[in-house]
Amino acid sequence: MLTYLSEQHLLHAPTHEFFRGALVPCHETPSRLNSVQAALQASGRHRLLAPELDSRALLVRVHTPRYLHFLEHAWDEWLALDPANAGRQPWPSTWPVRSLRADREPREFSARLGLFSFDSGTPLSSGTWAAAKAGADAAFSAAARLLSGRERAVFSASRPPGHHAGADFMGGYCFLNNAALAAQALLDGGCARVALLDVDYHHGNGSQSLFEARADVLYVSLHGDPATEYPFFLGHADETGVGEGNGYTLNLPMPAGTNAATWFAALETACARVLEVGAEALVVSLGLDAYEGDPISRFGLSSADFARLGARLYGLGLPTLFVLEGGYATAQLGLNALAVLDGFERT
Ligand code: OKP
Ligand code: ZN
Repeated sequence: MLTYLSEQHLLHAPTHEFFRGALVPCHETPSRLNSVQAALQASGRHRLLAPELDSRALLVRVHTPRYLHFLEHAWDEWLALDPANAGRQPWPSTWPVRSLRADREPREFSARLGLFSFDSGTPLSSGTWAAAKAGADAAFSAAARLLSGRERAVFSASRPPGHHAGADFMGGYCFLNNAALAAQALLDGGCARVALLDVDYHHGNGSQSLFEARADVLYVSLHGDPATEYPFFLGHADETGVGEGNGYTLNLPMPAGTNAATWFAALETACARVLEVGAEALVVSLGLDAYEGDPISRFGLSSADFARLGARLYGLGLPTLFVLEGGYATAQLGLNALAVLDGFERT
């Protein structure tokens, strides 16, 4: 499968995240995508290309100008506060939750980082913007390839992931919503309706928030029940869309510990809805953290199950754009991604 992968992802390399009050090594690391790159290359079955398109004009179709401006200049502002910050990670100081105003942008840096974040678990590093932008370029390039009509499927192998990022917020290791950007590019390129199927273990709250009031994108997600799983504050079954988008959000939360049989039954529900709404293209938020060996997730899919997932998605008969999201069992991540692509291509 034609795969877009930018080496620029290496530039996003924060070292620590918070876990139960302590700093622990980041789960979302450059070695994740190195694992994917190595597996695809070793297979000899997939062609890796650097992104050839600039997503700049697409970014403002999904994200707000003030958020993009902040993200692009955040590291420079952090350094301007103190040159010693080069060796430190910034953290949000204050969040504009209920009763506080999000319409006014404070001048203070850490407060602005709070304005544009919904959690304390999304560390920035010097190359975060460059890496995230290159990931968006990969998603945009993949969408353009799919629109050319010569490929049945394309893979955007990008990191950092994107599905928790909304119009003007980062969170859950995500900065730019690559899958949403791809879906928007497919719409802009002539598709009347796109289905965005999110199989990451975590609910894609950013993607849902971007599309819940629209009928041109069906958002359907299989994920850990937000009652116990991140991101906790969205992803319940009773969220079915808003206004014109009523009926175009479908959440299929499942309890931690869910096995493959139950998961694939939910996938059937998701697939039926994708066909029912007449989607002309499929974007897959391909998180691989439903894997049984994932260190921060609790579903029971095996590597063979990922091949089955690929084969089932092939059966939908739609032009398909895979976008990498999570998956933290780094040593197996590449083989699990390969299993999905090979399952899809039946090789
Ligand atoms: C991003 B994606 C574990 C903390 C988990 C957030 C998880 C973000 C997942 N110590 N914090 O959906 O894979
Ligand atoms: Zn995830």
